[in-house]
Amino acid sequence: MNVMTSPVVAPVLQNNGLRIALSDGESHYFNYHWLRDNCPSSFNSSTRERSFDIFHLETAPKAKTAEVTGDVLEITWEAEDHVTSFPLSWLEAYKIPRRRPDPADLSREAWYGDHYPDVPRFSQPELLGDPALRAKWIEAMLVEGFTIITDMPNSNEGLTETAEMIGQVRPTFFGDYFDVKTHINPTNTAYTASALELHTDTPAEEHAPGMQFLHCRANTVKGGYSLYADGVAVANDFRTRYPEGFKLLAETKVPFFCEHDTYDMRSRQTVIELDQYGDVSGLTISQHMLDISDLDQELLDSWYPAFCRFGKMLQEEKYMMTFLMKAGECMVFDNHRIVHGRAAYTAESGERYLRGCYTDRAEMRSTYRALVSEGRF
Ligand code: AKG
Repeated sequence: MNVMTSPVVAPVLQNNGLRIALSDGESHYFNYHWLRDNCPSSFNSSTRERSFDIFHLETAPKAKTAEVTGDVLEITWEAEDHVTSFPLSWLEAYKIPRRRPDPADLSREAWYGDHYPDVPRFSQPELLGDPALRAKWIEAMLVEGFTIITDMPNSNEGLTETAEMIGQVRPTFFGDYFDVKTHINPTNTAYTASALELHTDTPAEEHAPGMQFLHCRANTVKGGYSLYADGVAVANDFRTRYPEGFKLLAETKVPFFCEHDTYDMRSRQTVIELDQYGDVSGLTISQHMLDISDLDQELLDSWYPAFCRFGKMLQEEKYMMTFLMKAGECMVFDNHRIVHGRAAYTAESGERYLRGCYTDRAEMRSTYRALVSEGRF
């Protein structure tokens, strides 16, 4: 027996759309433009893109007739020699406006300073050979924002092939890759042996890169401990403790800069970033690249205390994960969610070398959807 109950009432044609009774017994409205644009014949099955161009219709689409035969709605169009057939089950899926279900839209799980032993770890050679494991890796990044890759080859190519499992290496204004070691003429605090306060990278980019890779090639120095904290954990607690401060940091765009001889990058970002649901999705924070030059001085009376409170919270032991990176490991983390920094080290005491690059978050989500879509493994 067919589980779809055929509508008892014939579709009702209206000026801009039609009404049809669906399985819940209710009458649902569908717009003619939308119906014509989404006619199954509008799509190319090979490119999986729309090949129909609605701009080429001379008049607005309007149904001449519409009838239900079995489980199919058939529409004959008024000004076109064209018939559209929709399975009713397809219309059922759109009777309530909705987004396409997104397997990459996973809930974030906040983590705290004691998280190091539980950080999801994946072996690079195993990831390369196992798409199902790659999906687990990306899932961990979507949920926790921070993972460690072990058994990395000691080569530049090793980093590239790791990043390319998620997406394309995404250049920033200083190139595709960066080398964190002490430079003779440093252009960035990261390239000194000084302590680096917790930050997100390249806040002065209009769209700061999403995923960051830091491949540890050598670490024999005294000091140089890595510091990481989950911005989501801190910002969620901040929201509870200081709702007014939270609102200010989530709503006020502040200027960031990064300037040297051949570049002068500037952008405006909110310190706390919210997603489409109003939940905290990340942060943009960098003391050494913040440029509070043009904000109203009276606004600063409330913005600065909120910012300082938040900055102090970020550094609380409760949130701060501290550890020593080992050669052969690669930290992979969400540059909008996870703040990172390091303790100072003694440059003469050994060698410390990290090679880094970035990929995009959206591309990582795309890779994840493709990996987990049915029948992929
Ligand atoms: C950066 O390059 O942005 C860093 O924060 C480097 C971190 C480190 O040296 O451990």
